[in-house]
Amino acid sequence: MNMHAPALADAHLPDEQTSAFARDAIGDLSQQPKRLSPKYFYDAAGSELFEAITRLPEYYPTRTELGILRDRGSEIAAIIPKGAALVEFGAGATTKVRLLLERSAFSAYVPVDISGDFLQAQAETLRKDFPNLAVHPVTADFTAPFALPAEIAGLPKVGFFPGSTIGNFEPHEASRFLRSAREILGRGAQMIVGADLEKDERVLYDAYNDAAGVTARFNLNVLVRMNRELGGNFDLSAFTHRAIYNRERHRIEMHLISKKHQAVRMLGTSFSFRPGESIHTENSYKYSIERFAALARGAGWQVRESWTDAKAMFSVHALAAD
Ligand code: AVJ
Repeated sequence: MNMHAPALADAHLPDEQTSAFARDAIGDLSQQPKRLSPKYFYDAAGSELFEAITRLPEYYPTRTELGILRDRGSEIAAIIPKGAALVEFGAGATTKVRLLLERSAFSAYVPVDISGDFLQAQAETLRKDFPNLAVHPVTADFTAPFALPAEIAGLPKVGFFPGSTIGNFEPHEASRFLRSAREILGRGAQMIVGADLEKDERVLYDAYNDAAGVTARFNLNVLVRMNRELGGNFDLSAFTHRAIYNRERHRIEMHLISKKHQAVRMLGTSFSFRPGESIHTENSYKYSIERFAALARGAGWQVRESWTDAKAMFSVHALAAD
């Protein structure tokens, strides 16, 4: 018996994904301080809002990383073994992976993502554009161990984790992820990882507090999503977006701040908010080249090369398994 069946049926998600969201949301909003995982930002609307963020003048990471992958394409290609399989952890827009596929002699591409529908659509367009590439999508949560497709068993492996998604992890989780990637990819593997760099605080602040308010809508959208998929009754006008730079911890923090004393109901549970109380929705850790290298070393990887743009805004690292 499920009292919330109508709300859940609207979600267009497999039950197990909806219940993971429900379980995490209820658990995380019951914590003190309240929080939510940033992985739940990316429903259809959230993914579109993120794409809009990547085009904002203030949001430098995406275009800077693309510039590095483009400018350093031949250097990257030089360290990639011929016929290797490229394993991407998480799969969003194909813009970045295309830069690698165009320049290096990969024979297979394995995008790994929790959202199966999106993966299939993405795989179709890549198969069309790269007829000699074997595309083997894997539907899995890439933060947990998963099996690589049998078809790529004999090929050299190259992991790809762009976008500074690694910055969403706590440092100990980032270390655990890199170690797990090392296990999944196996001996002799390499990995290409994008990480946002520490920089002038004003630049960081503006990137997460854009003048057009797109980041605010992206942040608030997780409340819209809980209302729709989990039967919540969050009043969007009663919460406000806040992003700050936490200097001691080298991270941007995003919060949703309650404007008033209020109670919100979701899945039979009531959550009360004080005025000014926060739901901590995201951390985006910023690394120095040295701190990133130390993180990688601690997780069983050596840094072969680190590339940055001319203004040292963003970094791309080529790692080799110990
Ligand atoms: C996709 C996690 C890298 O932290 O910059 C953008 C997400 N959040 N604006 C980031 C994000 C707010 C983004 N990552």
